[in-house]
Amino acid sequence: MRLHHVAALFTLVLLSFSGAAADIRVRMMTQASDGQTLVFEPMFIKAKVGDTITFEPMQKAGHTSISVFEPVGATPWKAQPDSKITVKMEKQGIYLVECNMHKMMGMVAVVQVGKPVNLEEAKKRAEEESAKMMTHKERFAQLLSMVK
Ligand SMILES: [Cu+2]
Repeated sequence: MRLHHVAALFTLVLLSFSGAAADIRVRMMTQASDGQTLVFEPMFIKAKVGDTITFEPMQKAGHTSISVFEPVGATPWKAQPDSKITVKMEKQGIYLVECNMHKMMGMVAVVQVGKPVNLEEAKKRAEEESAKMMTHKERFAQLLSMVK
């Protein structure tokens, strides 16, 4: 093996360590510690390609994590009610997440994976979803304003 091959291998090993995939935990709360009701904690999630996100209902209230918008080529998900789900983030971009049971009350979250390559489409979809909500209609827009 030539020296530059060894160097390339060494670089690959370093990269794989520094980029180790994380599992990000998102709790689905009927009542949060700060007094808010029906929320994801956190509501804005930043992840890398290859990370997993685990959505975990903390109280039984029918909480159901679903994706309603994903980057092109990403697989949508739908959890069973009151059940934990772990999702692998395979594509970069913006994902819009709702609790299927409480979306009318604005129980939503935004996931940013890598660069926000589909931000404009995400904003359009978020507006359509927000129009159906009864409370917290502004939440998706607030969360999308955190994307950078
Ligand atoms: Cu819910």
